[in-house]
Amino acid sequence: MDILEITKKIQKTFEQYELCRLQEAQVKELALKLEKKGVTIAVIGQFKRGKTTMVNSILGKKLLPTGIIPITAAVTRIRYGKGERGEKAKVYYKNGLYEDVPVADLHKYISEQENHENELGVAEVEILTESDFLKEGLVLVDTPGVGSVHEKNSKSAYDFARESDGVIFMLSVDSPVNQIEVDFLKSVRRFAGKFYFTVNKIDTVDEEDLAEYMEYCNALICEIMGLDPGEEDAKAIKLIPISARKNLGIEVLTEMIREDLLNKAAEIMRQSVGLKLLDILKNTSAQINSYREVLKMAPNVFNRRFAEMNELLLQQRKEAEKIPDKDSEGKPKKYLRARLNEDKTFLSMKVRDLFGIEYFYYVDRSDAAEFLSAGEYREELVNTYDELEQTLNAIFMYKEENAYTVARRIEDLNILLRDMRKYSRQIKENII
Ligand SMILES: Nc1nc2c(ncn2[C@@H]2O[C@H](COP(=O)(O)OP(=O)(O)OP(=O)(O)O)[C@@H](O)[C@H]2O)c(=O)[nH]1
Ligand SMILES: [Mg+2]
Repeated sequence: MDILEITKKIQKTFEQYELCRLQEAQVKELALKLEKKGVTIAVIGQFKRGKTTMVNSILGKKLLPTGIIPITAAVTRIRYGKGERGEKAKVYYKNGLYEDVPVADLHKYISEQENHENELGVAEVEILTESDFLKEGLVLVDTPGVGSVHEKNSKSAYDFARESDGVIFMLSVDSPVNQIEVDFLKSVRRFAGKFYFTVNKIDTVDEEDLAEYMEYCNALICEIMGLDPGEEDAKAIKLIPISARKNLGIEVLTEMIREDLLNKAAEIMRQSVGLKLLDILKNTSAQINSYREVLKMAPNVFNRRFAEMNELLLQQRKEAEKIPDKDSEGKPKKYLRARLNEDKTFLSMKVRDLFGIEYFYYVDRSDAAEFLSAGEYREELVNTYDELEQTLNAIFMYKEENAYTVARRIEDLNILLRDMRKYSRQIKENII
């Protein structure tokens, strides 16, 4: 069975369990990724190593803002394509809305100076540009510096490394590899499909110093990645000296990536999706186990938590009733769609706090220019509450007195756990 078949099977299994909605969504995304064959490469590294300068250099144009103080505050995804007037950009907000913006205005959303502490709530930015490097479907991602204050503002570099098929990890000659970088690499090495290490700013040192520095990096990376420097595997470490500013070594890097991509795209994808699936399966087992614990909760504790949840939903319903149909200027209320998404996120958090399980909502991605009327907002919200109440009753078998139903439920979970183990085995056979 190939990895796509396994992925689809896992997805089918998850569809049968309310408890696995988050995992179902994650697996669905992986299936889509396999079908579209779009390989993602994230540029990651500590702040000021020159990540964004390198992205611009790879693209051959100064598309993204760079600078001497921490700059990149939002993740930027760059893919091949074009708008009516060349490049095209879209800003995605954390509340699920998005809007088209002129490329010339990107700095307002990406740079820390203008979008301080990400006050605009940007989740990520997408740019379409015509670059040869991206032509085969490669997606290049620029991320905020690891360990920088901005990391917490958007999806972290850690999440990105896990999500990507490849990582260009950036070091530079002006300061030695530090503990933050070592810890980071150790925590992601198992998940990211392929690593390329670039050592930037070589224009600032002479040849002799550079040779020494490269040797030091090589030994250190071998150690971090758990490889013996003499081994065959260690020779596969791709360590490339570059100067993003002076455009040195960039072609070596892009050629290397393109060669891997063209020759081994399917292999990279299989490996990387396989590892991500294993991670999801592991999380699912953890979720099932914590759910079992919750089922063992004393009845009075359980009653209290249910009462708290019901009280909350009642309050929320009342709040929803108060939303006026028009704002003070007599126009339909703006951004209710965003509010709906925020309400759903809040509910997920509440369920996690009270019942210790992940209750996942799809956050609607929608154009910021399209409004939701107050009536529609109320209707959707009430549906959301009804559904949550029913689901919670069902998955926790609240007030379920039929012993047979309870026994069946427990048996279902055992089957699910067994399936998880079976799928793990099949994946491991596929990626080793
Ligand atoms: N000398 C030299 N300076 C460089 C080179 N690449 C980048 N820089 C400088 O390093 C500084 C940081 O560059 P950025 O590209 O903004 O770095 P970054 O890693 O994206 O930084 P954050 O987004 O804040 O994490 C800028 O002043 C760049 O001009 C290089 O190859 N040589
Ligand atoms: Mg940057």
